[in-house]
Amino acid sequence: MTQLKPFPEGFLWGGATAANQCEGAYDADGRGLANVDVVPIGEDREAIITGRKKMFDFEEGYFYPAKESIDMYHHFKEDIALFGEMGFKTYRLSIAWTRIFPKGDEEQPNEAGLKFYEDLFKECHKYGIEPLVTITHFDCPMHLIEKYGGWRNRKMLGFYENLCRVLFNRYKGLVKYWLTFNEINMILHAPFMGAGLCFEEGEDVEQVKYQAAHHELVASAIATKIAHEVDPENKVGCMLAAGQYYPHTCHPRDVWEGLQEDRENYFFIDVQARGCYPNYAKKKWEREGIELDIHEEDLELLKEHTVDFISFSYYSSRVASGDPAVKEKTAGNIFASIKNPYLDASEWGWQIDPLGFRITLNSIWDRYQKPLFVVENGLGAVDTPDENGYVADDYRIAYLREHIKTMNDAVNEDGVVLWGYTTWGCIDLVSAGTGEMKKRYGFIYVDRDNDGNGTLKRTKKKSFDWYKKVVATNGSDIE
Ligand code: P53
Repeated sequence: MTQLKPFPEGFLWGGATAANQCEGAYDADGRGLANVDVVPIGEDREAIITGRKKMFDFEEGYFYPAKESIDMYHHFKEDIALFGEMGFKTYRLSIAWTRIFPKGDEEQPNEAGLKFYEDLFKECHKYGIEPLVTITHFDCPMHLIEKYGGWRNRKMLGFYENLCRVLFNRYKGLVKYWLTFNEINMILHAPFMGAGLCFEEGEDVEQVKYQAAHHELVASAIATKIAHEVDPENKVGCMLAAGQYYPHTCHPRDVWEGLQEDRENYFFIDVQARGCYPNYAKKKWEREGIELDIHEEDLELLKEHTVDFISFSYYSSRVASGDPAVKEKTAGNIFASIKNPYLDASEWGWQIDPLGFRITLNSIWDRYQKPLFVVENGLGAVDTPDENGYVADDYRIAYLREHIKTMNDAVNEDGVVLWGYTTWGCIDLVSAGTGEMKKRYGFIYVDRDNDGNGTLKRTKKKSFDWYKKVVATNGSDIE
């Protein structure tokens, strides 16, 4: 048995979910409609999440998986007990904005929504689990999209500020780790998710995306400011969909392309961690005729209120090429890249690269020198329960083991400062990219299929006991 060096004392092991992918109960207790509710499963999904096709309400002929999802809204006590049994030190979850402000622009919050999360956080603390809360995980109230155009509108700053103020005050003492926007760089790839952007024919899409990005970045700075004012114990992080770009060959133009692709993603974190717009971004806007409405006070907020830590998701590395003849892409994902011939892939074509995880951890650490937090990592796979309903998910264990091993190297051999690790979809939930239930990530199997059939019964998979041991040994026994 290989015995690894343990992770630093107090390392936050856990799992992660997002409200719209697990809660269901889309209209319970006064909850309002959000963008994430009206993205159906099936072929139109991609056009909708990328803002090319409008879907502002439920329509005949579609199935909307987030409506019920795995109904964690009504199962959270049972689910958190299972997380507790695995020994979770932290549980990353997100707030559904429309449970707190159903339309988004009200003055007063919805008490039932606030109470729901209060109960949930208290349940976590019963098991010694520290909540890690994403304030918005791809969600935006539908009313704010219809009336204001989502994050393209500067008024969003005020609505988001109200939400944050309410959350920080209400959950003071219950929550101290906060993330402002999930995968903030996904605005470039899936602008309806998160930013609530839809585009008109002939509109300058880049201009709108970067203006919305500016609003989110300032909103994130305002949130950081308020969080620290309300409770100096609060720690606020940004969140990046990470994954280092490799040059396709050592041809300098491929290396240059990789650097540029990395910058496109790091742009957001450069602002949130360093407090100003990088020169390469200003030059790009100049070149492309992008003119942003940026106020003097925005720049001050960005400068004064940088994040305390940097969190990110890692599923895979990516490849860039400066040669237009190199075209072969990784399979069907909005965030696809050139295919890496040295790597295997998941059933969904996501390439598997554990060493790329160590590389990514080191790159981000080298760039920012702020504590890191891995808040998503995992394998989406088809699970087939045996006649007793048991899933022997050795493939998932293998994926996680390899990644924890390289994460251990990053921490213990390279000296990367890392606060914690939460695996994505610690309980099976709806896929963000495809809307499927079939693409499972969990340690806990949930009986529900792509069409919404199933008893919702929870069953521990083989990986459940494996992860429990990993946590119990602080990552030193991962066999
Ligand atoms: P699914 C694309 C690329 C990287 C991360 O994704 C992504 C996506 C969106 O598909 O999203 C994050 O469910 C996201 C989660 C999501 C998870 O990755 O498509 O923060 O909400 O579920 C996995 O397999």
